[in-house]
Amino acid sequence: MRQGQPKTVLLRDYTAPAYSVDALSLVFELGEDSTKVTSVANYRRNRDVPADALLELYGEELELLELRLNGLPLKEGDYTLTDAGMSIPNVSAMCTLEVVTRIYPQKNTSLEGLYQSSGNFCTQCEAQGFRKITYYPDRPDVMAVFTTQILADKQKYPVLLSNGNLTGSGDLPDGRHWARWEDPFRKPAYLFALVAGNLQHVEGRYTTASGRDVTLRIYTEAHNIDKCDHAMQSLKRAMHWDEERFGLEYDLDIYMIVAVDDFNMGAMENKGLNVFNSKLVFASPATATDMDYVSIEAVIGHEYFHNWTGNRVTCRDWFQLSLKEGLTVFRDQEFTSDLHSRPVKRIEDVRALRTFQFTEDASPMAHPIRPSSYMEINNFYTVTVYEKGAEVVRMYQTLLGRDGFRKGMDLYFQRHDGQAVSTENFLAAMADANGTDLSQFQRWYDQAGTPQVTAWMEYDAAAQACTLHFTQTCPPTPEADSKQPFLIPLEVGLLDSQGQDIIGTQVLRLTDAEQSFRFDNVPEQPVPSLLRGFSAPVKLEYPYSDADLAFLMKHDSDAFNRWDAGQRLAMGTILKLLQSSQQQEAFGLEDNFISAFQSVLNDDSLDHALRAEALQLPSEADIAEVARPSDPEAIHVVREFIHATLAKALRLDLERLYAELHETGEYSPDAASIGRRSLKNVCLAYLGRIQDHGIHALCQQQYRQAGNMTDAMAALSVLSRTDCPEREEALQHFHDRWQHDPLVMDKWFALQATSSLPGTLGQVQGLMQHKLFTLSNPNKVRALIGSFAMRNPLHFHAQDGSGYSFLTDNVLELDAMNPQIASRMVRPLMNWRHYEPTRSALMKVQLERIQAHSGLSADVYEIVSKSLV
Ligand code: B3K
Ligand code: ZN
Repeated sequence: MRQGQPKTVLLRDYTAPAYSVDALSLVFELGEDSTKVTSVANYRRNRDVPADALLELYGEELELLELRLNGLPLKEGDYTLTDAGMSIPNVSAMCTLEVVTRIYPQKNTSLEGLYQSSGNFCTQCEAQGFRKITYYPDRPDVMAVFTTQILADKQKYPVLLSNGNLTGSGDLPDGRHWARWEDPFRKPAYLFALVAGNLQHVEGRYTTASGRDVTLRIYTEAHNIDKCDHAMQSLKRAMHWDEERFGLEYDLDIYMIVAVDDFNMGAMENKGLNVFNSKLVFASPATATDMDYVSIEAVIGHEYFHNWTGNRVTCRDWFQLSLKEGLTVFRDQEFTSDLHSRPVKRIEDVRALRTFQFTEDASPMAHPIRPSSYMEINNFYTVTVYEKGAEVVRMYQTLLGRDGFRKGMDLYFQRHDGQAVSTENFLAAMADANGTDLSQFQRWYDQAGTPQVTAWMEYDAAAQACTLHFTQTCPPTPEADSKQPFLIPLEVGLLDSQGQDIIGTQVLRLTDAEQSFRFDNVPEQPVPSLLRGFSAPVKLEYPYSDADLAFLMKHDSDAFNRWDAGQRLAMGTILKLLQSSQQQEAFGLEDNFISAFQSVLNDDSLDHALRAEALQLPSEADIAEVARPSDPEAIHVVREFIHATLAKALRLDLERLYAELHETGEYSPDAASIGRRSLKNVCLAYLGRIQDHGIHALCQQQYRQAGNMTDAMAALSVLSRTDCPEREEALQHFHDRWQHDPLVMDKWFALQATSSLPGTLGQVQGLMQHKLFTLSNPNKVRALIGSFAMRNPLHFHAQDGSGYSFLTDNVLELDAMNPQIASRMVRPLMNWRHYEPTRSALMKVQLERIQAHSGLSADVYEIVSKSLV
């Protein structure tokens, strides 16, 4: 807990560590009340460091039992102890420090450091959890070879795991047993992991390209062992893909994944021993949706890819987080694109980027992908560092080409394998491998905010030439008011009136605040297709007419831009309705808007998944960010009006397509089947907007007959936002059928939390009393409270402020248990300035209430204090 204001850590204060660690040996004696940790580290003073340099170790919430330097006990006065760590003066150039600490994993509700989940021990050390285990230089630029010995009761904890290879094990006379693990790769403490428990495993094998035989194991509690096959197959696909695409192989003889129920995020890439949120491991047709199948594969891939981008080459300090995260997200995006549909993956990623990252960029927490300061590093595992970071990596590939990018990656590994480096090293490898100057590109790492590119076109019929003019600007963000121009790769094409490319995709390099590009041999006035494939994380403005957009929706050779034209058309229509002073009864939709949607719906040349994407309107959150100061209720009404109007106008097409796409065969999560189900369920969601008993019955029928969770959930979510007798019955049925399965029940909680029906907040409050709900499980908190606050703008932003005070009560209660989760939950209040005055004031009051609360964690304090600046 915070005493006084938390310190701000600055990038420019970075100094290299005074001492390195050659080897660290850890002994864990796991007990029922407490755990004893003995650590022995061999320190070596680094070159050019003065002999009087202190040995500085981090440690938090530790009971120090013993401390010996080179075998001799240290007395009080020989070292300085604070809440944050220990420093020891007068140590020799080479020394051995033995530290014995006692910790209380059973009482650890922060889920950071060593803790228990379902009675099993596990760890989470990134970013700074290792310091809750022992005193140590817990910083990523101190890398050591780890040996870990675990002692525990054999019956309770038959499985004892840590990083690397098992090099010994045996029984002890007192009913305990032990195991020793050695990890030959030097690593920072944040990659340390320990697991001990009553676990079963499934096993697979993989032979790497160079012939190393690797044992693959997924550990879980016995009752979930039948749901691990998809994760195992995903792991093998990831291993193979990284060899093919990047020439990267696995480097140990065993790769282990452990699924745990209580986990602050998705998963963790600990060397050789990943720990996963069980949500991202377990899949079966009856319990997991298509989306679950796809995310499991992506996250299994992501953590596996970290073995090279993160573990073999790690970060010098936490400001460099995007070095591993942006790059690894880019790699997992490419993995999914190569295995499934590239355009669909691109659309999904850009949709998420715009909804969450653009919003963060417009918030008081806006930061560059490499921040220059933080109070609590856990607050910087953000969509900016991850998703915008991935866009920045993607831009290298767009600028250098796939081969050029690969050369840069090869050089990066050749130069930095085994090192802790910074984003400059990555940029330099890309530039040097391609003999090109990328210095302007550095600005993407240093400047926050979403650049705004404005374009217009001039056509000279006599010269048959067309000129595209661009300006770029970037709004002020907390770290800087004025920005230097970015190097923006802008993919463009020009279409003729038949919809053919006159000029196929070219990459323009925008480098200046204003710039023009001329194209010759353009025989007619073209329609430009700009920012194809979303080649840079910017907002692009162009004075398109609705007719241009409808034309691009039909003809653009770039699938992403076909989709985007539809989104622009829909957003324009939504904004017009929002601005009109008309009452809802007088709202109308233009025929050509409806026919543009109709032609997408019926366009057999587009695959199912793309059609499903194209039919989805911008989300209420997306609209709120554009229509500022926003009124969430008005936005909801307009968006529902468009849904209902389209549904009524296109009812016959929707019903026909629904019937055509409906199938009852065996479930398969392949891209074609997923696409088919998505389009079918988008049709059902539209039809659900028609208040008609026949449609309710159709949903009920799909729910009852569903052979898989995707179809069941799709039908249930339509019912859950519909006031009809079928709703209660289906929700009750789902509850009774799945109450034994916590992950499936999370879907049930989330569905009710996102309903637009009146009384939803009361429902959510009621559900918090449900026997399966607990604030101590992050998945439950995210499913119920998180879904309500982040995916139900209508009710969260209720005009009486009830949503805001509900969230605040819970943030305060959570903060005392788990600051990381509390700090995630408080974020929906952050953009209070974007709302109309009544709501804005009510949101601010709640932020002030949190700020005034005593004993706030640094995590929540940072978000709240920055929001109120
Ligand atoms: N590296 C971890 C995230 C750790 C979050 C610490 N608060 C998972 C990942 O990005 O792969
Ligand atoms: Zn990651």
